[in-house]
Amino acid sequence: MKFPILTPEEAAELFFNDAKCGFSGFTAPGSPKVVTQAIAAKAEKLHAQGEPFKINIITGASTSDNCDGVLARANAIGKRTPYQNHPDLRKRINSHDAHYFDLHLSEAAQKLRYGFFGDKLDLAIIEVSDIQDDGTVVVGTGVGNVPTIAKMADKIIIELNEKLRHALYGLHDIYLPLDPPHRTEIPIFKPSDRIGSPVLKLDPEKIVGVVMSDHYEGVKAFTPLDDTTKQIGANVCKFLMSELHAGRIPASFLPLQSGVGNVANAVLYGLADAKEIPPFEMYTEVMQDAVIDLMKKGRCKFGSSCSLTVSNEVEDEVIDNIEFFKEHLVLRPSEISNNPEVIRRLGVIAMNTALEADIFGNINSTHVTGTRMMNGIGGSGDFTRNAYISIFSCPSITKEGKISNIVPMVSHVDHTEHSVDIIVTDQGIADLRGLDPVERAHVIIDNCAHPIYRELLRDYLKLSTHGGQTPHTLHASLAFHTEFLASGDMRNVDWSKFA
Ligand code: 0RQ
Repeated sequence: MKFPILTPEEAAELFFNDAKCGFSGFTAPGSPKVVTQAIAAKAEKLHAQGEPFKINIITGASTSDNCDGVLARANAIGKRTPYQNHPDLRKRINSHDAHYFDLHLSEAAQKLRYGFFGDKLDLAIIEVSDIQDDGTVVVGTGVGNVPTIAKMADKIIIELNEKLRHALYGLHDIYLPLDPPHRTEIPIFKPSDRIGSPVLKLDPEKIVGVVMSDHYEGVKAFTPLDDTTKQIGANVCKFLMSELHAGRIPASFLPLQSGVGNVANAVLYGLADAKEIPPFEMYTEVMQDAVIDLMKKGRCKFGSSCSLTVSNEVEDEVIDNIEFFKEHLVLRPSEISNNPEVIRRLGVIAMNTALEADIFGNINSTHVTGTRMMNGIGGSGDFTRNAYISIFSCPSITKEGKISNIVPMVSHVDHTEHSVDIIVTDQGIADLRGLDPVERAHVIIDNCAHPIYRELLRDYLKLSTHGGQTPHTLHASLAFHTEFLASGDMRNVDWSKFA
């Protein structure tokens, strides 16, 4: 290989305080994991000497413990976008040690190219599974924003993952759209269409060196399905089957998108048993363990994604049977996997998770009690706003009933009532299509709220009947949240204080 082999420490030396950096990957797969550990060690050393050292990072989505985790613990992150989900970084963000701006994932690459975050990146770390002397690479199992990050970076450090070596050629479809006013249509007409290249050509002049790595890092195992998550999954499937029977979903079915987390995983497992739903395709951004299972069972015919967000065991299985999976899935950059134009054209059915929903259909997916960042909006907005049908699910209650996930008014809005068609909890399904705000409130309370909260929510509506199309009592609208912060249990709310 013509590029110099560097140790992680030598590569870390290139990073300087306030450097603007782009990292490959989308969730743990494809993210750097070796150089970042050395950068964290360098940060700790400099901090001990009283020297400032933080870097600014743009990625595809969340990363792994060896990236966001280790850097957050070293307090080495200045600014971060567009998505994260690491508990240590979450703490840094909520204590203002790290700045974070939360972005729709489809927009991160183009905003970077448009110069909205500065005119260039100083450094990029790109994990690849193969590299040629002319700079042609096969990227890893999470594509993210690699094409744009490579284009915008002055210097590129390659992490060559020996464990993936030679296996992945043919899995990716790398495509970089032109920017306005020259952009044309993105010619994807079905999830399996390939419009780009299986490889990415990097400028060899920018490649300063290659650092070897030899392991992949899957996502942590999901919480085992419990009665609540199983019931949510069953309810989503029940809804999809009723739409199919009613002819509102074509008999051949439509591509599905599924979000992240335990609830999304449970919904996917529900689809394995929903035999009335014909084998389907996915146009999505993350492929969790459940989808790989669905592919093996023939339930999922094809998946277009940005990342293989699977556990190590499942990644092993995919690599061992890579020829089968190359016929059944394609990995794309996030601005294509999450592209609004394509999502709208294909008629994608979007299934995402809420932290809380309000009785009028607004969704909070990101902020606990309105202030504390959980993860970020991720791709949920890209899909929700453009979906054929947009479904949100969550449990009806959390923390043994101290929290109702159905509230009078969400404490932070990620998805407005205008973009949300269906809400599903363990209690049931609220179909909001064609309903006005008061009709929506009744159906959400009756079908989705937990019985221990239904009367409290109905009483809120009664309290609020005096005004407006959307009946709120503004000074009481966040009382569920203020009560939880005060007494630790939303059930203690007392509407007589607000009458
Ligand atoms: O806390 O971990 O202490 O038990 O939040 O909740 O029920 O396990 O749900 O893992 O499915 O995550 C919205 C965060 C749900 C996720 C969110 C507490 C609850 C638990 C997690 P514990 P669950 P999930 C594309 C799609 C936004 C991004 C997105 C997410 C923890 O799905 O980040 O959709 N979505 N991307 O106890 C206080 C409430 C709560 C609450 C739950 N109302 N108040 N705490 N919790 N509800 C993918 C990508 O973009 C990559």
